[in-house]
Amino acid sequence: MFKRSLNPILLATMAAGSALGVSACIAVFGNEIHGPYDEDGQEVVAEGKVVSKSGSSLHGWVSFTEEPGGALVWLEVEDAPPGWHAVHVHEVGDCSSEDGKSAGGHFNPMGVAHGAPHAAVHHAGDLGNMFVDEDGNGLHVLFAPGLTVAEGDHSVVGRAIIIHAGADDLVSQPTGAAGGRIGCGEIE
Ligand SMILES: [Cu+2]
Ligand SMILES: [Zn+2]
Repeated sequence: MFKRSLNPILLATMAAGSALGVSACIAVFGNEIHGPYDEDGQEVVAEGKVVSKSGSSLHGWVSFTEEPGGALVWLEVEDAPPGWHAVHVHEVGDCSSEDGKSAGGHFNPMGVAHGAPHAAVHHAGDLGNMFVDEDGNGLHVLFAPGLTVAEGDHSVVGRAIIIHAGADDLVSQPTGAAGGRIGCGEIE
């Protein structure tokens, strides 16, 4: 976890927003999304480098940005098998094993059932499915209401992002029947 400083243009934009009584400012510049900021004009972010597992060639990068009531997830991968792939936050920030199983099970601080990321009941780490195009590129961006970057029971820091060989059916217990683990990233 770290705090990312903003550039002067963003700070000026935020100052204008404050003058108008806007407490939070969300702006998109290139592929960076900036969420709410603390009083020093900094945002709270966790990141992880995604590495290949189980013989895949997938690699990528993930970030989690603290937002009111959850975290914004931004995951990008390259050289991945085309199609749909389950994405979860797993409990242990350890990608050392070749099959990715060192990352443990789904991150589930509430002790509830597996499900779709916006279903009434789901693991905090359930992030649904990412689509990878014919060139092997995938982009998965969503708001995860059960996750935080800030310290606490729901924090992603010290956990792992896992990309699976298959799609999450969003129903099967306890993992969504998504097959092996082809990518893993330790979240810091
Ligand atoms: Cu998983
Ligand atoms: Zn799950």
